[in-house]
Amino acid sequence: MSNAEIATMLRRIAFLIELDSENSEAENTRLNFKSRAYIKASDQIQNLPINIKQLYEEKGIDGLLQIPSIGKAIATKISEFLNTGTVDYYEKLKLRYPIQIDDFLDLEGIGPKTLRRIFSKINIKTLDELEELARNRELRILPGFSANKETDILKKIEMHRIGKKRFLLGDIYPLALKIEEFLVNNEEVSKAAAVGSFRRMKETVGDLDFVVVSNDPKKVIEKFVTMPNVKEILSKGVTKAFVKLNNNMDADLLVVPSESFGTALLYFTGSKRHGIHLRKLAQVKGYRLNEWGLYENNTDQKIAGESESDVYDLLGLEWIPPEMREDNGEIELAKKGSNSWQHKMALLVDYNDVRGDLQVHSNYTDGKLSIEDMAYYARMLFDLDYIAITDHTQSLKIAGGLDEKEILDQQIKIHEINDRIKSSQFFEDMDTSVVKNQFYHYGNNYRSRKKDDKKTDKKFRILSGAEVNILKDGTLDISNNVLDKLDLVGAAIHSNFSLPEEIQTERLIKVAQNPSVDILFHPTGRIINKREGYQINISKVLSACLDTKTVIEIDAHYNRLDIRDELIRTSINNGVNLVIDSDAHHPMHYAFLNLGISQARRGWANKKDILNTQPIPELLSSLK
Ligand code: DGT
Ligand code: CA
Ligand code: CA
Ligand code: ZN
Repeated sequence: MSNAEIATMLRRIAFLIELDSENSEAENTRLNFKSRAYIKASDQIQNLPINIKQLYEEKGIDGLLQIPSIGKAIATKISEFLNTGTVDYYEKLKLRYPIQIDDFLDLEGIGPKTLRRIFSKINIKTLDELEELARNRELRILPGFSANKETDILKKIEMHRIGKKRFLLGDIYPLALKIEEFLVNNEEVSKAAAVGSFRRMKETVGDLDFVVVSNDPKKVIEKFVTMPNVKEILSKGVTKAFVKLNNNMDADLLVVPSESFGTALLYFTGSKRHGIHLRKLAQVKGYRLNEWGLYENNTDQKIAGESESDVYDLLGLEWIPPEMREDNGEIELAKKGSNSWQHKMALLVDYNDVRGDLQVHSNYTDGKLSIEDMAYYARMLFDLDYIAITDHTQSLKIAGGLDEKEILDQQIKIHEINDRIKSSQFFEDMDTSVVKNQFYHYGNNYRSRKKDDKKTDKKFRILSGAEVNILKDGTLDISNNVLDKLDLVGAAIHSNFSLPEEIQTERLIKVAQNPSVDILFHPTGRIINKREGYQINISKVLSACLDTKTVIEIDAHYNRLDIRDELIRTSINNGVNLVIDSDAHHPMHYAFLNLGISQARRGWANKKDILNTQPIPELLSSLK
């Protein structure tokens, strides 16, 4: 049983609890609280890099209880599910609502409360039926509904369906690496790579593509299609196979001889448009390019194929990082001898460049661990030089936001810890056992601790900060004289997402103009596949940022990756500085930093554009 299956079961339960909570106000609140606990647990498990089933087999319920957000009641349900394949509590709830539950799960913006009002009036079971109802204009006549609401529901259904077709990079990252590893470890295989949009680190991935080198394609293909992750074989040829995986994602495999590895990589990494453009360049030079090699037209001789960079070289180009291969001008830029390449793309921000994380949450609010722990893991497992603790503020009730006194108290605590780091063996005294085994590294080059790091451990610093909640009118919920005492301040919108564009734009400009705000956190508010960003005039916001020295964040949490790649390019072209933050609520989330770096590379950011590639003194002097 996979983590995904367990996560889905918990979400089904959460959904039914909410659907069923039509009782008194007090009872309602209690049930909401309960269903939120299931959702939190589900999210946690979805993001967990270790296999729950294995954890349970090794350590039983105690093992489950070590996972953040999982308490006794939920742990018991998970163990029941693992043991029997079903959960009694769920089966009972389900009896009362004979609907296709999975159709309605994760239906962003159409929650159980809306659905309950529909179900109580009309007998529908599926999402298709709901859509038909809305299309036939039969929804608007129900009490509490309107034509506008009906249109909105149709739009949300559409978005939901698009989202179902593409997977979030962060969700499938561990799986792709696991399959790549499985292929590499085959005797018959000498090289293997996960390619396609995955290698380009696109924020969403349609299907997975793998290229391997082998002299025995038949055997490799047989092993590929019988992997435990495979649900169904869609097709199987001499050098190719196509399967459906357990998570309903498709996966392609191409087996090539060693002499074609480079061109196969190039072809299947894509993007399609990048590949087509390269082939045109080849034609102009009198060559022919396909997945098997680069050939001279006249002689039909193969002149490259084993290595990707040889192909680029013969086409008169520098090797282009996969994250840039979208035919957005990178090929023009990569022309050999081009000045702009040397001055721009050769300086692309790299995976080891980021030194610190400027959005980190602790258990003062909705983070899972103490400030000490967050610092400890940032240093020991991710080799960071600093973090900023940016807990939520008072008006964000759901996260237990801090008031002014609590923020200042927290700052005193941070100073204390910094003093301990400076003067003692802080990093050696800590206990690493809690989460150490749960780490899974996201990214092309994960951050491993260098040998001589011990020497610089005492230089590690925790900055004091806050993720200040932006109120409806663009003011903040913490006064400037408190904010000004902190090392840095990020501001973020957590409510009033659907104000008209002009008002939303004004709201953000007002924040940028606030002298205490250093960074706009997750500036557009989008949740990939679930929620579009707020309606804003981004160029106005960017120009306000430039005027006021406000920095824009690339929030690296993989369901946000906010701002997106094109916007990163626009920001940089407008001279606005950026930072990359993980938005960690658990030390495991530092691993997302690499996904943010990928996003920055997809947006052509140079190291100098990303302020947290700098040491602390330079960083702080670059802020307002
Ligand atoms: P995805 O799966 O939708 O996230 O995006 P990709 O880029 O992984 O696309 P996919 O899986 O359809 O194909 C993998 C790569 O194979 C693609 O990036 C480029 C190459 N490719 C596929 N179809 C074509 C084609 O018709 N022409 C060319 N030149 N390349 C293709
Ligand atoms: Ca693909
Ligand atoms: Ca494919
Ligand atoms: Zn939070």
